[in-house]
Amino acid sequence: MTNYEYAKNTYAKYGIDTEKAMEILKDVPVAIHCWQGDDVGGFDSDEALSGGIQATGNYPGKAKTPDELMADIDKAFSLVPGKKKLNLHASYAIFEDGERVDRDKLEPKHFAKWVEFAKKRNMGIDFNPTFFSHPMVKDNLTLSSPDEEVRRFWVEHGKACVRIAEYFASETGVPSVINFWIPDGYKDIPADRYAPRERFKKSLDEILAVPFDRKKVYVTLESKVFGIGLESYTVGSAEFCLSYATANGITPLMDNGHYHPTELVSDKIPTLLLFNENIALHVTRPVRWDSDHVVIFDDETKEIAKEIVRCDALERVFIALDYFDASINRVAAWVIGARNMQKALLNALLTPNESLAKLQAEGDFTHVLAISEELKTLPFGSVWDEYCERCGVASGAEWIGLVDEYEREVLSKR
Ligand code: RNT
Ligand code: ZN
Repeated sequence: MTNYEYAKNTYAKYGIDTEKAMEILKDVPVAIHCWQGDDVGGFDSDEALSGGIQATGNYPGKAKTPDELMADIDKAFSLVPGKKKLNLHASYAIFEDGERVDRDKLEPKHFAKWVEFAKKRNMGIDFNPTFFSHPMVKDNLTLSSPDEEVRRFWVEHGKACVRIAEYFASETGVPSVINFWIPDGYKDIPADRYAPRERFKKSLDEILAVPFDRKKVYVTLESKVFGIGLESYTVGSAEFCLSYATANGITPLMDNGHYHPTELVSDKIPTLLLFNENIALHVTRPVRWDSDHVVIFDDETKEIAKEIVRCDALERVFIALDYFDASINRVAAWVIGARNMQKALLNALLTPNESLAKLQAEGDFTHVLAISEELKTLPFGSVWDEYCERCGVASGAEWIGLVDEYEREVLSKR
């Protein structure tokens, strides 16, 4: 009997079909963020990373050109099982023949290279306007700025990005999720909390007035609680973003680094699913703050995946990764986080959710706890290895040697 056959039989004793779990998982898209490859640097300017976010570390080998970033993405994606989407930021526009435009003037053609890249790999593209690392961010404000020139610039950027997302969808045939996140906020206690939010609301209204096909472009809005240097007030708070999304038929996005430390996004998922057709996630790992550490196979990542699966919402939740670690090999960081998201989803699909829910409804909390704890030591690794192999991807620790080799042959020569 192979390890997998043994695992399959063990799971079957709990009423779990490992074959079905793998079959479902291989079609669940996870959006992988381009910005892990270069510490959220982008190609459109040399501005330092701003917006109250930070990538710490200076591991050698960072991608500095589109070709390098694409090569690194290829390497990383080749080591991650399952279906992938490419998640781009507007700052990764690729200008050709010396042409350069500012962010308010971006056009689909500035992303033609990315479309070509994605099409060849049969992937859809998700998108993010970039409201940071730019001289038009004044006093840490963009769409909520009281300076009309600043606000208009960023509204035009938002509109340009909606058009680009529609282009991605049309070209790849896969709907594009475009996420709006602005860093806007104040370091110290504001004298006026209302007006900035009123201006943010007006700006979003203006952006969404641009005609676009809602079957091709899903607009999401990401909330946040604080940023570095923006500790006292965040314009796009949880209440703002949830209310705006509900009122305007767009999709709320929760980043699990954007809440107070004892709040759990896993717990918020079912509530939002009750009130929204779709929801979106940025899966990350906050360590003491919104530190964007690499996603690991920890309890909260598992619980997030379980809620998606239990709520039968694999098709309603847009899953994306959002972390940036510059202190370790960046390709390995991508692979570790993305494999762990896949593991969490597989683990959720290998959980007897219906029978556990039944026990809970019957008030049998003893069995819920006892079985949940037994599940933790089932031979999960053997199903995971089987899944990787069926996806044509290195199983177990094999991938580590492949990244080491890439580091020796490519990254260390940069
Ligand atoms: C910042 C948000 C946002 C960014 C990316 C780069 O706190 O999480 O999603 O991380 O847009
Ligand atoms: Zn995020």
